[in-house]
Amino acid sequence: MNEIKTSQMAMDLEDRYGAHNYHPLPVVLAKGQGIFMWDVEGKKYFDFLSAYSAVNQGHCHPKIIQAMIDQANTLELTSRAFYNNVLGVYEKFVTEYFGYQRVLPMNTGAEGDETALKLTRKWAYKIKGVPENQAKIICCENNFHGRTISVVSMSTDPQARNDFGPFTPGFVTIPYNDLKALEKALEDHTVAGFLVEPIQGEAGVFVPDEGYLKKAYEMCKAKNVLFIADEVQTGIARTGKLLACDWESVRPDVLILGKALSGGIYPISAVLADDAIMLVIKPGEHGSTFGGNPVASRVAIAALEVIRDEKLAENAYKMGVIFRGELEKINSPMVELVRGKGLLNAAVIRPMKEKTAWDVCLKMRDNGLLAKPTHDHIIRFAPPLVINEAQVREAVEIIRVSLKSFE
Ligand code: IF1
Repeated sequence: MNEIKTSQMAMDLEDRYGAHNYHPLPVVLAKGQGIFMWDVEGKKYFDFLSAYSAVNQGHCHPKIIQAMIDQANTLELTSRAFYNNVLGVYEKFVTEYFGYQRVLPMNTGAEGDETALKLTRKWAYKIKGVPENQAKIICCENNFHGRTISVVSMSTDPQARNDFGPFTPGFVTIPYNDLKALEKALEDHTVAGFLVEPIQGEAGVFVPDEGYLKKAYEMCKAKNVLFIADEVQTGIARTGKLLACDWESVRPDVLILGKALSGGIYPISAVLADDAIMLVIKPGEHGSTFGGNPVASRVAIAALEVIRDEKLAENAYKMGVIFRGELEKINSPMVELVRGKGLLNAAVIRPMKEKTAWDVCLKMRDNGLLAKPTHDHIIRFAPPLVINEAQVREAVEIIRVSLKSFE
């Protein structure tokens, strides 16, 4: 099947036959193992994107791959028209793992967010007593929750929204990290939920002030409003705790997970909540052909076991401290600021001699490290969580040499 002999061939094919909805860094990857990837020509790279934090467990983790192969060889899909002998085992495992009473399995992050929105609205009508069709959900400026129509209806990014209207009503947008704005928005009795990323990823790894999540949670509780955390990117050990909300001991009413729930080898997302919320959705009211299929169920169990067995949250925390410390030491005039938590980090880049974050990423690619700019002037650094200290130092050296080449 594989007729690709050069990177150029692969890029030409995508350019000719694919929709032009992405602008990738010019590198064509053919293999991955742990924290490394190799291109078509065999050049090796540090992966400092981890497929946007989906590959927290490292590429092709043998335990997760084995779980997938075993289950694919046994029973792949039944649909939810019938029971299967894996889903219940996964549901018990994942709810105990995260400390919730119930889970609703979906596939992509955007679907997880959509599910949380539907759940919250239904809860508002059935439990809170909001009048029909009036429920509102508060969201934040510069959010990123995916690409579906309702999800981009919450977006404040013109690129994500423009020409995709008309939009889904029922959202109230407030600035992120702004408790006063939240307090004001919560005065409306038709508000059902507050949807928030514990750290805003797409916005450029924007870490809110300490105490923001805790206080926001308490304010929601006082108004009988559901606190909904989108941990699709921040969850599953990325920030140095199992969940980013754990940093402030906040237990969201509704928790959305995706990406690393599969270790990156399969699209798996989930919404977790307790009985009083989850059971408002009745048979036939929500679902998905692939959600909770046997392969996904087995893969997610394996992916979560790896996180726990290999102590990846602890490692992410330790390696993150070293990484940010070393990055700051580079002392490049191009690095305006380094920020992040655990191994979800970003450097804000000040353009020099017309060289931007994109040029820095091209240079790092040449030197053997892959990262991607966001918003023109920010570079996200998020390696798989299995990285060790020597590898962190080697990677920082590549970043240093790349930055210095522009001075
Ligand atoms: C792309 C960003 C990351 C997410 C949060 C839901 C979703 C995402 C917090 C939807 C997805 C992605 C998707 C990816 C780029 C990416 C991204 F740069 F856009 F912001 F990770 F940083 N909630 N994030 O971050 O999940 O439906 O994609 O499974 O190419 O769009 P999905």
